[in-house]
Order: sequence, then structure tokens, then C-alpha cells
Amino acid sequence: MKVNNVEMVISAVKPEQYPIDDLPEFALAGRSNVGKSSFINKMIGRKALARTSSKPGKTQTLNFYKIEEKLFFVDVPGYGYAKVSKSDRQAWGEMIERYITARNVLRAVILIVDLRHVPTNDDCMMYDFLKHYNIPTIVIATKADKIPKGKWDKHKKVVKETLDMDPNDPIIVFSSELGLGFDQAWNEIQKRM
Ligand SMILES: Nc1nc2c(ncn2[C@@H]2O[C@H](COP(=O)(O)OP(=O)(O)OP(=O)(O)O)[C@@H](O)[C@H]2O)c(=O)[nH]1
Ligand SMILES: [Mg+2]
Repeated sequence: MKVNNVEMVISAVKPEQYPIDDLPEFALAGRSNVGKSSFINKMIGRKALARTSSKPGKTQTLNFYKIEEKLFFVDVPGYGYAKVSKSDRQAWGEMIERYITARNVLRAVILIVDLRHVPTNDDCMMYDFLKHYNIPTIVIATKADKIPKGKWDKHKKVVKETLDMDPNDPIIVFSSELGLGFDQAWNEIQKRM
């Protein structure tokens, strides 16, 4: 999909603040610094609309980006950042759980993992959490540009097996640097709109 029109609509914490547009939503999830905002920027063809420079662990809000009046990407603060206080971590958990479990326009979660590494315990917990609530999940294994092409398939298999992925959930090798996986990712999103 070629995107011309993007609007950052709101940074929300509470359900009362979520947009009322009734458009399909696709929320990003993943470890802090894994490349969630970069994924959004690549998909919408903007260098830096979704903030990629914010300090890890500092983001506390759900950021809603309206795309072509057709869908929303929801940028979500990352997990797994060590220097977060217990109370902030708890607030984060409650915010995510409230959004994931109560948002009926949520069509899928886009779970971003690092293709280079075996998924972390947090990654596995997030995937299990999504499956527990029957949320369709698109796994994006990003930063592919950082390992040789010959290793992509092997690493993809490790991600799939470690997460113990549902065969209905797609996994896409991606790179925000190269634009690799762009068409496939849009295809999986549009199928679910
Ligand atoms: N080489 C390479 N670098 C990437 C890729 N995607 C993201 N990065 C880099 O990884 C760093 C973190 O990217 P972000 O998109 O800010 O990560 P995030 O998941 O949004 O991080 P938080 O918002 O802190 O949770 C940045 O320096 C990006 O430039 C990629 O596909 N390839
Ligand atoms: Mg981010």
C-alpha cells in the first residue's frame, strides 16, 4: 500500500481517550528498542513520524496513527527495559491489558522481534498472552539487514519454534533499513482489515 495521508491522532492512556473513528486497528508490540516505531515509519513511508529517538522505557502512552482514513497503527511502549520501576511496569501492564482485551476494532497485533536473536522470555510471554486472548498475531522478525541473507531462513525457524507459533499466524522477515518484507507485511494487514 502506498500511503499519502497519515495523521497522529492521539496519545492515549485510558479507554475514554481512544479514537472513536471505528476503523480497524493494528497494534505494535515488542521489546524496547526492537524497531516498532521504525516499522511504522517504513510502512507509511515517513522518515520519522513515529518517534524512534525517545528514551527506551519512557513512553507511557498508546500512540494512534491514522492511515489514509482506513486504519490505525497503534504504537505501544516496549517491554523488557531493565530500568523501569515496578510501579511503571505495572501501569504499563494494565494499560496494555485493558487495550488488548477490550478493544473490539483491534484486528491483529504486530509482534516485532529481532531476527538475529532467539526470542526472549518477555517475547514468549507476550505471544502467549496474545494467544490466550485469541488475538490474531503477525510476527515481524526485523533487522534482517544485520545478518547475512543465507541465515535468514534458519533464524526465522528459530523464532517460529521458540514462540511456538500458531500455524495461522504469519511470520515475515523484515528490515526497516532495506524495506524488505514491506509488501508481505501490507498484504497480511490488508487481509485482516
Ligand atoms: N539496522 C537496522 N536498524 C533498525 C531496524 N529497525 C530499527 N532499527 C534501529 O533500532 C533502534 C530502535 O528503533 P525504534 O524503532 O525506535 O525501536 P522501538 O521498538 O520503537 O523502541 P521503543 O519505542 O523504545 O520501544 C533505532 O536506532 C533504529 O534505527 C532495522 O530494520 N535495521
Ligand atoms: Mg518506539
